[in-house]
Amino acid sequence: MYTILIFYNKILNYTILVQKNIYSFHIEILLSLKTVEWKDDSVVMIDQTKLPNILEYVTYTDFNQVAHAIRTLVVRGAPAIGVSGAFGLALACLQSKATEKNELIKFLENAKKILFETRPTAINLAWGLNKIMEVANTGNTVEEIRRNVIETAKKMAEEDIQINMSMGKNGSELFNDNDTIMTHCNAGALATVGYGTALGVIRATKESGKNVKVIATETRPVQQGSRLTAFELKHDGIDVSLIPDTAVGYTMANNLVNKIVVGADRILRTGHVYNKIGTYQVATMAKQHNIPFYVAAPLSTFDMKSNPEDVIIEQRKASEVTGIGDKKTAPDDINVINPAFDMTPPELISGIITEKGVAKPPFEESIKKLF
Ligand code: RUB
Repeated sequence: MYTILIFYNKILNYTILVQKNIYSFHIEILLSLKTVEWKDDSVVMIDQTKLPNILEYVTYTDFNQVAHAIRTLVVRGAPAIGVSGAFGLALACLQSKATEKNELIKFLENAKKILFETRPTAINLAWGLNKIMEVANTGNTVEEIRRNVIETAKKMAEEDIQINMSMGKNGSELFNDNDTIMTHCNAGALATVGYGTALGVIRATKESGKNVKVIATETRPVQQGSRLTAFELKHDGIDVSLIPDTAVGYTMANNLVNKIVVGADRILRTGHVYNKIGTYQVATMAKQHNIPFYVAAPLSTFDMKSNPEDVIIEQRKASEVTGIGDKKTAPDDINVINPAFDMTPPELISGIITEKGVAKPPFEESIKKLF
């Protein structure tokens, strides 16, 4: 019996060791590679649908594959899909057999339409696609357009990290030693090319020597909070506690949180913020408990033209709500409402952190100054 126990223990320890090694191996790779990048005329991205259990990289050479990846959340988060859209058009440039500028532009316009229709709410996608089309239209020859488009898309990816670092520095001044900060969804390295927006602010606060703790909401239905935010912060050694979305009120009422920072998918010139479904509830609760509510997003997330009635809220498939992972958790044929985003009105927001500084209310004036 004793021998069997020792044997069993050895196997158990060995299994734990192997699992630990695989886990830290995954973490090392995650650190050294970016969420999305251009490599050898192809786009390489982390398949975020498989995190945190499996770290898998996918390589695409066709813009249709990139469109599919954006639609199915292989890559997600506003800045990350902006850069992915740009890389999608760079692939289209390589795929096209055009010999004349007009032919290539026609091919790119069609690719742009397919990429654009994948997700309607985050403005960064349109921003990335439009920026690339501007560059394409100014080129004279097919070769020149190809070269300029690829270089611009690569530059957009590099700039994304720099922008997030500046945003982090600006935002860190709003947070104090021993703050406990709540965040919703994932506005981290995985939502961007690297470092993150809301999580970038938290990282920069920590790097400035302040001791902060984080409360991450689970973020149903797709669980970006538990699968991605908790994964990123735990890896960085930041004290993070996971809560179900239904515990937001409880944590605020019991003084377990004293500041909030979230990302954004679109911000209007009036300060209306579109972000992951549930953000509005968090902001409303924060107002009720007098807790400052901040939004962190780059200037590419601002939509200075639209009004609230123009913004399309993406509606996603019912199966995200009727199950968790592969497990069915609701009766057959149940009606489902599954909006992916909601709108938080400006009166609930204490400040919007950008790479150009922090906009404070009244937002119509302060946002205008940022541009
Ligand atoms: C992502 C989401 C994130 C913002 C973050 O939704 O709502 O909070 O995109 O953007 P999804 P940023 O997972 O459905 O794409 O990083 O600019 O703050």
